[in-house]
Amino acid sequence: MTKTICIGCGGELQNNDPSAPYYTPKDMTVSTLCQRCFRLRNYNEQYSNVLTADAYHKLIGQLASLNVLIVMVVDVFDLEGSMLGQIHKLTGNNEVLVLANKRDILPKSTNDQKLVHRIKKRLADSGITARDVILVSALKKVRIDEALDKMTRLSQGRDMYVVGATNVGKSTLINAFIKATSEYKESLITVSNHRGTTQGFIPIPFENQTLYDTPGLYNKNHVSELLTPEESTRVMPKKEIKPKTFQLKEPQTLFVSGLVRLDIYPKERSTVTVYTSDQTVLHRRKTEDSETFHQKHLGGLLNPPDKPLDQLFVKRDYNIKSIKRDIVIPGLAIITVNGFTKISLYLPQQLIAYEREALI
Ligand SMILES: Nc1nc2c(ncn2[C@@H]2O[C@H](COP(=O)(O)OP(=O)(O)OP(=O)(O)O)[C@@H](O)[C@H]2O)c(=O)[nH]1
Ligand SMILES: [Mg+2]
Repeated sequence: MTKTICIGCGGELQNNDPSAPYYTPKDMTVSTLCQRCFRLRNYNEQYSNVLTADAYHKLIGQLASLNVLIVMVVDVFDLEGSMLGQIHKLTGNNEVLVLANKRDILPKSTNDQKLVHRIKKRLADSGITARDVILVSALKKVRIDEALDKMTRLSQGRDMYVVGATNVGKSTLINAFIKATSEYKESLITVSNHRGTTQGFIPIPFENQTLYDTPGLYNKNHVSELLTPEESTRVMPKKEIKPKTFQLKEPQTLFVSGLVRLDIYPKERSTVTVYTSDQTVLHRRKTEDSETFHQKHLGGLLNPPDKPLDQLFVKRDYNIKSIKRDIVIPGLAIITVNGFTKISLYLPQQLIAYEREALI
């Protein structure tokens, strides 16, 4: 018997064990959803089931022996954390087209051309050769037709695999492609705020070729590792971010939620702009007693998390020169610093920030 997969998540359907994954009480000869997808869609119940890195490499590594187009989706809010540095190792000589998703959460005033240019540079610096980069929004349907056109031209009839980290919006994009090219106006594939929604390859017939959705690679440095699903959903920007800018002349401390403490020592006047969800607490105060303040208010005024964390905070120093630099906290914030400034950043040891030339 050929295996039947859940059309929502790609897991292998079964009728035997209601407590095991991908159970359905329904007839499996017609396309159907597993109970997990049904609950995720109707009650937003979370089932954490992300692939290990090994399982992911094994699964996506199969593509190296096929002749296909790879469509790698990255999240513009967490570019470095979401791009697959090993993409060429995993997918061999296949060409890679990059779709930079979630354009809608960056300010409308952002110059798209410059942004694409900078994304290309970041990809190249990480050893990723992209045939092209298209800035899209799966949610707001931005450049969906352009992406489809490019995919059709580059694939030349070959199958296409949409790959990327968890939660970058692969399945939402595929739903948008389906809606743009068929009569089907429902979201066919399950999407959610939780990481690890797609569980296996989901084939979508596309004219004479097949487009595949795939599970995401899990990044353990992402902020949602330290937060409950509800807290993670809060810090995930859902609409256009309104950046907040602070002018600094003297040392100050900035808290971004309870997870990030920045002690900022400007050498001359400098500005710090924070891009984060409107539900993330931003708090500025004098540097002197910031450590005591942090300990006292972590999990309260400084949230999320809504409870104190049982993790040590690790300090890292940055010396920012006059050109604009970003400090990125994966999944939580982009902090753009302008002006000669020394910064001491305190983060839970599990989180890793990265510094780069300003993206926006
Ligand atoms: N703001 C915004 N959110 C998006 C966009 N695309 C997807 N999302 C949201 O991102 C979250 C994850 O979307 P999914 O499509 O499930 O992501 P995925 O890459 O398929 O995730 P996995 O299956 O877990 O690997 C959902 O909450 C989506 O609503 C977008 O263009 N803009
Ligand atoms: Mg998915």
